[in-house]
This record gives sequence, C-alpha cells and structure tokens, in this order.
Amino acid sequence: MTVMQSLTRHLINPERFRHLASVAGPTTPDSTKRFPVFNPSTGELLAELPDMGAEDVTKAIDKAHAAQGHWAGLTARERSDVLWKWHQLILENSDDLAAILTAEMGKPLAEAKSEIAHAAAYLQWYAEEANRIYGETISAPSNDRRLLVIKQPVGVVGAITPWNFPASMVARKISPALAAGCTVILKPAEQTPLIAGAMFVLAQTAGFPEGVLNLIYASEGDAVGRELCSNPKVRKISFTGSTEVGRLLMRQCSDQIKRISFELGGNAPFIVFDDADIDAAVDGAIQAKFRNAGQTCVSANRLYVQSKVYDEFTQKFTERVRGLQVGDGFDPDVAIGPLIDTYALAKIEAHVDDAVRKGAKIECGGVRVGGSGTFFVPTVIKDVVSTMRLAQEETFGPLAPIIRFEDAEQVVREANDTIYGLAAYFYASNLKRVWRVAEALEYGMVGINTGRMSSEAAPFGGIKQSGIGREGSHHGLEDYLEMKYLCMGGL
Ligand code: TXE
Repeated sequence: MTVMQSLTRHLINPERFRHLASVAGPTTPDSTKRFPVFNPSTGELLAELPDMGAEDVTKAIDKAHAAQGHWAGLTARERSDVLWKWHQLILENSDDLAAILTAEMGKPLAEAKSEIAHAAAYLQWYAEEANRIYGETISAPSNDRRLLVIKQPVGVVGAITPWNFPASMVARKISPALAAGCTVILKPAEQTPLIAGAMFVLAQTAGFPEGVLNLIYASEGDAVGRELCSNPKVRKISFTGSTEVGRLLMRQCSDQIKRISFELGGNAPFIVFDDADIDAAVDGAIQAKFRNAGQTCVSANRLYVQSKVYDEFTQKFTERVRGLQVGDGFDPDVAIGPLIDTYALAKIEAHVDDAVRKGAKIECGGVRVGGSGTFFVPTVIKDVVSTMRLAQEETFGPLAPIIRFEDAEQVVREANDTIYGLAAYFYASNLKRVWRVAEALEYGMVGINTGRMSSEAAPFGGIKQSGIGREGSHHGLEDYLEMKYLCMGGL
C-alpha cells in the first residue's frame, strides 16, 4: 500500500503530495528499513516510511551546515519572502493538510483545520518578524569608543517534535529558526510523520535553498537525538515532548554546552472561584480539558472548584461532558477523537483505577470504547484529592478530576505544589483577587477567565520542569539568535 492509496480518498489534490514518502532525506542507499504509520481511529495502515538512523542524521547535519552560511547571508527580506510563500501554500492546501492530520493523529477535522491555520499563522508571524531583528548602541564610558550589540543566527538547529500538534509544533519551531537565519534538521514524532512530510513538500515548492530544511523520518528518537546532541555542527536543540526525554537531552547537550529550548510536560490547575461566572467557567473548562481529547501540554489536569459553587459547577460541567461525542475525526459530529496509542489508553485507565480505589467518584465515562480504535469515553471524576495519581501526573487524555477547595490561599498553595509550571487557568471576577492570584501562580502562562490562550503573538512556554525558553512572539525569535558585543576603539 502506498501513502497515497490510503490518503487519496480524503485529499483534494493528491498529485501535490505524491512524493510524500520520499521527501525526507538524505536516505542511505543500502537502508531498506521501513516503519508503519497507522490511523488511530481505525487501525488502518496509512504508510510505511524510510526508517532513518544516525548515519542519515550525520548527512543531514552536514547538508544543513554547508547551507548555513548562504542562508544567513541572504537579506532578511529574502528569507522573509520564502517563509511568506510557504505560509501561503499551507493556507492554499489547508483542507488536504487537515485531512492528513486527522488520518494519522485522529483529532476531529475541525480541530485539524484550526491547527493548520495556527501553523500558518506562525509562518506569517515569523515571515514578518524576520524583518525586525534589531541590535543596540550603548553609551560608551569614553568618547573614543563606540559600543554596539549585533544579533546573529545560532547556527544549525536540531528540532524534535511531538505527535499531539504535529503541524503547529513544526511551524512553531522551524519558522523562528529560519527567520533568524538558522538551518534546520527536523525529526517529527514517529506516530505523525506524514503531516511534517506534507509541509516539507510545500516548503520545497516555496523555494527554500538546498540544505536549509532537512527532514528525518525515524521510528524512534533515541539514535537521532543522540547524534543531534553530540554532533558539534549542531548548535541548538529545540524539543517539545515529555519531561523525561527533556532531561535526557539536556544531559546529552551538556558536554558541548549546546543551546536548548524545551517545552515539556505540564500539570495545569484550572481554578473556579465562587465569584466566577459559572457558565463561562464551564465553557472554558470544556475547552481547556477536552480540546485534542485532552492531549495537550496546557490541558486542565486538575479542576479546583470552591465549595460554594462545587455542586453547581460539577453538575453543569458533567452534563456538557456527557454530550461530547467520541469517534472517528472525519465524522463531523465527533468532538473527541482517539488517544494516540494503546499506551495512552493504559495510562488513563490506571489513573481512573487509582482515583476510584482511593475514594473518588466517577460522574460520567471512566471506560474505553470497544472496537479497533483507541477511544476513551470523556470522564468526570469528583471528590478527588491532591494525593491521587491523576492530580500528581499529567494524564494526557479526556479525564477531568474535580477537587474541592475552601479559600484562595489554600488553592494557590496546592496549585503550585508540582514540579511543573507550564499553564494555569482561573475564573474569578473580584479585581483584587484576579491580580493577586495571577501573580501568585508559579506558571509561565496564566489564562484568566479563558480556557484557551495559545497565540503566535505571545510567548508560549513554562518554568520549573516544564521547560526552558519561549515559542511565539519576538521572544521566540530571540531564542534562535546570539548577541555579539562589538567595541570600536581609537575613534
Ligand atoms: O513523548 P516523548 P511521548 C508528555 C505527555 C505524554 C508523555 C509521553 O504526558 O503522555 O509525554 O509521550 C522523541 N531522544 N508529552 O512518549 O517520548 C519522539 O520520537 C530524542 C507532552 O510521545 O517525549 C518524539 O518525536 N528524541 C508533550 C518526541 O521525542 C526522543 C507532547 C516526543 O516523544 C527520544 C508529547 C530520545 N531518547 C508528550 N525519545 C507536550 N509538551 O506537548 C523520544 N523522542
């Protein structure tokens, strides 16, 4: 079966993506190894892609390194123009890209379309931002000197992306790197390589010079990661994924003090105070918890609700969750797609079992759906306490645990009591409370009276063990630039 045979029924322009399986490179002539890509809703085999190893990564690094000087030497406008063209091609092909995304990842088609738009927005933002790289002049302590700061690209970047937002993560990492003048080697997640391949097909059409963008398809990350971290030609690693792999990559980068940007796991609290608009809080919680079937790093992992509004919130929220339809993302009525694989299914079941054993009560869901897909019924569990596994660990699935709290001081303490610090949310109306709680939450991002906050215009990222660096906005560009201080004397 070819990639196109299994995807064609969903694509408007299959011709354009004809060479999807061969876009990655450089392939070793003697390597015939392949790895499978499945549709998690149906179990159908979508494609078998070349399985690349360390040698292929070395070749890709050499190509990127050879292209680095040329790419950095173009004018900002020239780099911006290619990025802009890529952004336009992604928009023109967004229906096809969304179909590929839904087929290999499972998310509902409407969510896939919105992700493609989000990916294009990053390319647009950084096409514009490429033209806004500024240096500084500094007042010198004596008049015979001039002090300046210039910005230069970090160099070759190794980017490793996850499967949960396989299009927007690629755009979010690659576009600031390219805008800054860096060349890139990308390894997408093994579960979702096709969308990255399709984006690279369009990048070729946009006209990136040879060697600037390099794609590595691989069935696992270990060998690729080791080569990217240990090869001195790679100057920076940008990674989104689990905290566990982040720790490993950080150790591997330490020998060469390699630059890193990491966006890792989270354990987001979602707090509903008794002065909140409860209907709005229910809406926000549905978005923050169930978007992408709960498989987002900013997913509301712990819902804290103040005693006075606990019953009202729980009842209204549960009613909404019962109405969420689970199934194949190509069905327009479906709101919750499958989990990415059977490991994810086993993790959510273990979290539910642990909570029930320790006294929590299932309000709805709590079981997997039978059949070939990896579906789990959207679940609400109440009477949860902070010591249960589902409150301590990132579930990464459609499971909403509700915890009762009495006062603001207590809930902020509990919300901060985690190794993670990515996103937090709260609903309240009292202005003083809003300001105090926003300041007290130890998180890189706080949503106030909203369940959704990701934007290409804003710095996305975490503190504590949720990561290092930011993506999006001009801050995201800075992460791919080095500053150089120039001191001119004898004037
Ligand atoms: O992540 P991994 P997994 C969290 C979430 C999820 C858990 C496990 O809690 O349940 O992590 O997911 C590559 N060297 N997040 O197993 O393994 C891998 O090939 C180099 C949060 O999918 O971290 C893929 O491309 N690379 C998160 C990427 O790392 C390695 C998104 C992510 O895989 C590697 C995903 C290695 N040794 C999971 N091992 C978020 N922040 O959004 C794996 N990889």
